[in-house]
Amino acid sequence: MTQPDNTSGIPGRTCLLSRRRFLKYLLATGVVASMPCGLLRPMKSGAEEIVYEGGYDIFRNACPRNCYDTCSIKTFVKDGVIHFIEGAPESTFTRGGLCVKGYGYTRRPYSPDRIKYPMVQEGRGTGNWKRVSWDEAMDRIAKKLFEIQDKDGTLLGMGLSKYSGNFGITNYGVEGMLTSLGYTTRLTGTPCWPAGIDAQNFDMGDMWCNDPEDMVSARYIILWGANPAWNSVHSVKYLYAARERGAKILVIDPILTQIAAKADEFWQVKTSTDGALALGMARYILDNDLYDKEWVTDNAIGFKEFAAYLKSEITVEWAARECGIPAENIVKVAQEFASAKPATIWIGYGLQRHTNGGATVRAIDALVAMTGNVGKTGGGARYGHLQTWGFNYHALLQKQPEGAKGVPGKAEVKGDFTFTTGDAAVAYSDRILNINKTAQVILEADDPPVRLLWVSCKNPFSQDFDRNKMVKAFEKLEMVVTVDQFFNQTVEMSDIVLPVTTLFEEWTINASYWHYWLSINEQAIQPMYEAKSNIEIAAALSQKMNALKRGSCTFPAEIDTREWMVKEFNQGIYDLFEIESWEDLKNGPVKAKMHPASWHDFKFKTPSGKYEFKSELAEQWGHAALPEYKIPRKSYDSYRLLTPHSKFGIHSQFINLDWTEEFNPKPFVYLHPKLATEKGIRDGDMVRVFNTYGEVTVTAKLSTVVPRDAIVMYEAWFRNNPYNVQNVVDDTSSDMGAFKTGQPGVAIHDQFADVAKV
Ligand SMILES: Nc1nc2c(c(=O)[nH]1)N[C@H]1C(S)=C(S)[C@@H](COP(=O)(O)OP(=O)(O)OC[C@H]3O[C@@H](n4cnc5c(=O)[nH]c(N)nc54)[C@H](O)[C@@H]3O)O[C@H]1N2
Ligand SMILES: Nc1nc2c(c(=O)[nH]1)N[C@H]1C(S)=C(S)[C@@H](COP(=O)(O)OP(=O)(O)OC[C@H]3O[C@@H](n4cnc5c(=O)[nH]c(N)nc54)[C@H](O)[C@@H]3O)O[C@H]1N2
Ligand SMILES: [Mo]
Repeated sequence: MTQPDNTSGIPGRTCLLSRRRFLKYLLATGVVASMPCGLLRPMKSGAEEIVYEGGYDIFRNACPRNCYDTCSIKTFVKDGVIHFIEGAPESTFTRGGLCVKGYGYTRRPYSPDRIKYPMVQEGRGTGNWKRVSWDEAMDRIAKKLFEIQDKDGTLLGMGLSKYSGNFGITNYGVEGMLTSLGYTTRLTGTPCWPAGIDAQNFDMGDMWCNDPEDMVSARYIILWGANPAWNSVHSVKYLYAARERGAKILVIDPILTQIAAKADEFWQVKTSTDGALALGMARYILDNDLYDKEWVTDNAIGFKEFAAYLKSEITVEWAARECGIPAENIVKVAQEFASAKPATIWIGYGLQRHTNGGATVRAIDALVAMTGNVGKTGGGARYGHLQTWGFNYHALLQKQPEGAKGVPGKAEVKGDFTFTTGDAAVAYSDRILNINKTAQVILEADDPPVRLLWVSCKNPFSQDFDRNKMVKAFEKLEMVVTVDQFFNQTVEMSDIVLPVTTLFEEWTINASYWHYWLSINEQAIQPMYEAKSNIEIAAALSQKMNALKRGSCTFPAEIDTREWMVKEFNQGIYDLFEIESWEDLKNGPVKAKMHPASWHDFKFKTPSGKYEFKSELAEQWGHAALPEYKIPRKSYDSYRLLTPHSKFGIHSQFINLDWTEEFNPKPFVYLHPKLATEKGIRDGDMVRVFNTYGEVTVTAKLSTVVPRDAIVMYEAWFRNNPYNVQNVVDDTSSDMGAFKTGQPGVAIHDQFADVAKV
């Protein structure tokens, strides 16, 4: 859907260099391509630095998307316009290169499709949009908030749907904005990785991964349900380097992914049965005395009980039947993995989006631990880390206005991800609802209902589950305000839309949940049109609220994004990153000074201080104490349905940009030729993918990369196509997540559907 009064953007003003780099990336056969263009000069690190003619102002940026790589970017600006960008060469992780999405970034701020002004829609979904001033938009919202306050006596009728559109640290000011208004309703939790987070917390007491750069010293690498060729392209160079030094790489995935195609060995596991596979390997390692006795004696508790469980419940033959990998292969790899020192497993997030996902991650952790590979450089059960490095979270931590009321007492569910106030000392707290069941909880919430939903850094209609239920949930809302850059499907279902800046138009800071680098994000260009950053929007709302009723909002009425970025730093950060001041980051990203191996001192943060094969905490949270196999979700339709992440986009972002569209113009579903033959479907046919929740009409592509019994579509938002995978994905929870993230995860890949020719 395009904006009604769409004036043209600034197409054509992004330099040809930028376009050449994008094309070259696509043409490159390697996965991590540095994009030579201009005069090349080899650098010591092996990266290539590009030397340009002068005349550019160079700015430091950082990709704020929800991605392992969180790339450090150098932005080249002339006359106030971005001409091209490149990966920062100073970061040994980004090493001068970007990904296909990154090279297309210059199309984003200048896209003619951008939301340019605040607008209101007469009748959701009608397309009857009208431009309004910021003042009028804020007036409408503020008045609605006062109406809610008058009707309910609280602001619990205001809900926030925010997740990962922009992870810049100052953007937690959106949560801060809600706090500054009073006690509200928060959709909390995460669809990404919560089952695995809990699993690692039960086993080790925290989630903390080795520096990905140390994978070069691994002798054996298993990529288990992870596809870094698409999802973390900068990590791939370490895999290649390890292999050059003799390491072997095995990929375990139901799909023959691009990284599987590059591996030494690929196991096409039956979806959702990885726990059986891991335990089968563990049984073999145990029986053949290949485990690290010293490590488990010194650093772990519960190994005896785990061994007894393996002996009584698990056999290699059973595991082979369950997961579809021949017993002799399981034996061979178990032997090789246990003998290679160090050996590591990269545990992907796709693998734990199952009703047994947490149990699976615990079984895989156990395999790494029993072979003595936890705490070792080049080893590790790598999942991700939750290091916030000690930033002040100044934008997040705001105060409620005096006299604000909410849910009496402390918030009941409060994991580390619940960014709300509600400590024991306060009389009231926010109402906490599960983000992974957004539609359901909005439908259920009463007393008061959610009346106004504020959507920011989130696209519920593309990314949340059970779209038909979402339509009903939105019907219940009295007002929907969406803050975004493009007219996506959520904006279509909103009453008010507010234009937000892109990363190039604001200051912030970015850190990764994978590598150890830190980047600042400078404002490289002036905000386009009438766009404001998320925190400037909060300030504008505060101004209006206080103009109408003094003291109704504590958020400052004026803020400067640069000043707010500076407020996030402290001496601890400077010491950790060995910098004098944040200004040093203008010279390029810096890396935390710490040991590359997580748990290198074997001081685990579990209740026992040891690695816990047997976890009483897990038991208290309703799970098995041991990493036992959990039976997969029962099928509810003919074939398995997988909707993983795309190479060309990150969730609902990037696929709408013109350059991306040239190479990825329309959605498709992958079907195995045998499945297609059974259904009378030929390559290129339009098909219906359907189940009890809804249906998607899409073009079929036949491919042997997908399993015979699976339907595979990539999650994405195409601006000129109603394609939406959430029509056929329900909101069933995964087993774990509630302990650390406040809410269970969601079994995105435990879905089933049928397919028919249209
Ligand atoms: N079927 C299926 N569903 C999935 C998944 C799957 O694999 N399959 N994956 C899940 C996972 S892992 C995740 S992380 C979620 C991601 O879900 P979301 O966090 O919703 O993902 P995005 O589409 O990246 O971003 C949401 C919106 O933020 C906007 N945005 C970008 N920058 C800014 C900004 O600075 N301010 C504001 N206000 N908005 C901004 C974007 O334009 C976009 O519309 O999806 C989940 N949903
Ligand atoms: N290009 C690109 N990069 C991204 C993203 C993106 O959308 N696009 N998203 C970012 C985000 S938010 C995230 S969370 C990360 C991580 O992204 P992931 O969640 O790891 O990515 P997916 O590709 O959805 O899933 C990884 C793999 O898990 C496999 N899988 C699914 N079920 C099973 C199973 O039962 N067993 C096994 N062994 N494998 C299974 C899928 O087939 C897939 O190949 O990537 C980040 N990077
Ligand atoms: Mo994610």
